[in-house]
Amino acid sequence: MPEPTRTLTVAQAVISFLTQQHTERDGVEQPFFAGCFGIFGHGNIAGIGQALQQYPALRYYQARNEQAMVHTAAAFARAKNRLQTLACTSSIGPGATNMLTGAAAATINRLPVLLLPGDLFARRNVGPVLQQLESEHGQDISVNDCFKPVSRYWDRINRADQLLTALPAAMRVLTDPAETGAVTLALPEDVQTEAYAFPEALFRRRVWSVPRNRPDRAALERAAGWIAASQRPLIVAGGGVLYSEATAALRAFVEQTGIPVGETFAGKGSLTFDHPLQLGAIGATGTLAANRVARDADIVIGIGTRYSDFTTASKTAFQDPNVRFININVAAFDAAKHGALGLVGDARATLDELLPLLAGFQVAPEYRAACTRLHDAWEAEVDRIYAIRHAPLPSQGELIGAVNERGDPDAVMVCAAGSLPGDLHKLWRARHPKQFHIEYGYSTMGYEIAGGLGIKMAEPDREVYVLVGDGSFLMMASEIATAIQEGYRLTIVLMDNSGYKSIGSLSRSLGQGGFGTRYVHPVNGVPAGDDTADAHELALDLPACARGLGASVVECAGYDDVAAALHEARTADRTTVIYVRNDRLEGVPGYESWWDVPVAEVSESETVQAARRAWEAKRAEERTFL
Ligand SMILES: Cc1ncc(C[n+]2csc(CCOP(=O)(O)OP(=O)(O)O)c2C)c(N)n1
Ligand SMILES: [Mg+2]
Repeated sequence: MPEPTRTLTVAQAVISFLTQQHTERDGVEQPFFAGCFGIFGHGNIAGIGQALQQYPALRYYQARNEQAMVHTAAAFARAKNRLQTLACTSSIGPGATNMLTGAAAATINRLPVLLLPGDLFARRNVGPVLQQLESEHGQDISVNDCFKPVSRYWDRINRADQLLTALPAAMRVLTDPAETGAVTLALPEDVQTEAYAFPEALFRRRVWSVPRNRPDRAALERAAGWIAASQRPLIVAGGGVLYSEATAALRAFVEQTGIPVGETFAGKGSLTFDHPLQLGAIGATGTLAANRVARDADIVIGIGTRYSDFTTASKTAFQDPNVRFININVAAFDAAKHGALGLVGDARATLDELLPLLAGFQVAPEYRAACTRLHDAWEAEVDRIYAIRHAPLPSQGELIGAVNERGDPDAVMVCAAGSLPGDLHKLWRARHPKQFHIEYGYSTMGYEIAGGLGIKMAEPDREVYVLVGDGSFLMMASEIATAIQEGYRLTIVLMDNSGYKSIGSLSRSLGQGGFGTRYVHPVNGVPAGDDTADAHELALDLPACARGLGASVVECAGYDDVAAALHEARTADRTTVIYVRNDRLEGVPGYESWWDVPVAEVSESETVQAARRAWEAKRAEERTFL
């Protein structure tokens, strides 16, 4: 008996296949693809575009910018704990390469997104086609090859029957928590439209189980022995805690053992802010509480963390000479970092199995009490910063307080780049596990509004607060139009400090005086720094830009206005932009931490020379954990 077949174009086969894919974890099933974002051009309109029109089951969403749509998909996947995502279709050439930044951000943050860029004609005879990159030494090279290093799986579909192996391989990677990231299937423009008799089985309903892998038993027992013998253990909670939905398991673990918790950017919210063993943010943008405890910790239990330089304060955070690491991670790659005893497994399953092995173990009461005192002192520091009423322009810290204290406590806050992420990492009080959504793996300017849209699509009943600087806003405000088109209501707090506050202050710390970080006209043909006399600010009107994109705009002067505007935005009929200017020099301090940004080894500037000497002293504190 011949296998039953269905004759479809390649594009129709791709879209039909996507509508049938589901994930399952803990017995709960859901469709994996909640829709497909795209921008059409000649490279996808007649292929994928036609297929999306034919199969409305995969809802099409029109984006304004291809980078943005990948951020939207990644943010959606993050909000869904990687159990669902969105596909993204682009034309060939610039439409495709616009997705590169989004692909890198998704892969670095370990978030599943499926990218379907159009590609050159496979039959080649009419080339070079519009937007084709030609190569003298081969005809199988296109701009889509740039996706290889930023994709966890990459393929080019030159023949219809290649889908039979490519599509399942793509799904395996997307749904595997250890392997996931961007998956790119480059689809030549002509091949997309070609028909083929595909086996019916390709289009059957398929459920991909997302396992809760358990670590090796011997490693688990050894880890329990290490913890039981430790004096000053510390947990570093990363994004894996949230993706695994391990927050209750973590809380039980903390309460039974008394081990305190520091949180990475992706892991913030693992434990609610008010828990007495919550030390808050750890690392370069960490709290005094977490950084003090990290400095002296003898065992560090990393859960679902990739140990970025922000988490480790560029390898200076852990100074105990005998510190050892136990890493719980689905990915062996991350579990092995810092010469750790790796527990390769799902965070929740691993904590559940480790805890009984620690029956009877508790940290010393003095250690627990010291951690709680540090927690309390940190809360008082947040209160102090929230209460600042800086004049004439407010400080960013107090405005964060306005959103945190006066906004909806069930909301999700999203941010990505600038000075806001560090301030938020320190100051934000997370009241539920999904409240703090900061993209700080790639820290992509432009993620904020696009990502906010993805979160709102994932959780339409929650308020979504997008916190965005003027720089990120100027880079990509475009998706306000998409949010308006699709009826998703965002609340965007636009913090205008007329330039790059973050890089300006970094520049000052490197002895470079803020050079090239403000929105001012050049003086005598030279870009201005902090102390350039007669520097004139650009006459930008960001509220008008926001209005022009269709948002309703509230211009605020400070804390009280922002609090009132947040309240009103909740019942607004569309996206609101709350615009507030703030002081570009009034910053939140660092707390016994560091970030390695190398300084010029030779320079004519005395301030740069001084910064270099300070850098050399701190550099000496960096450790290798072998
Ligand atoms: C796409 C991209 N380009 C450059 C950078 C480097 N960078 C980090 S923060 C920043 C300035 C951000 O300005 P703004 O959004 O106004 O925030 P502020 O620093 O003023 O808080 C820049 C240029 C980046 N993170 N992403
Ligand atoms: Mg700014």
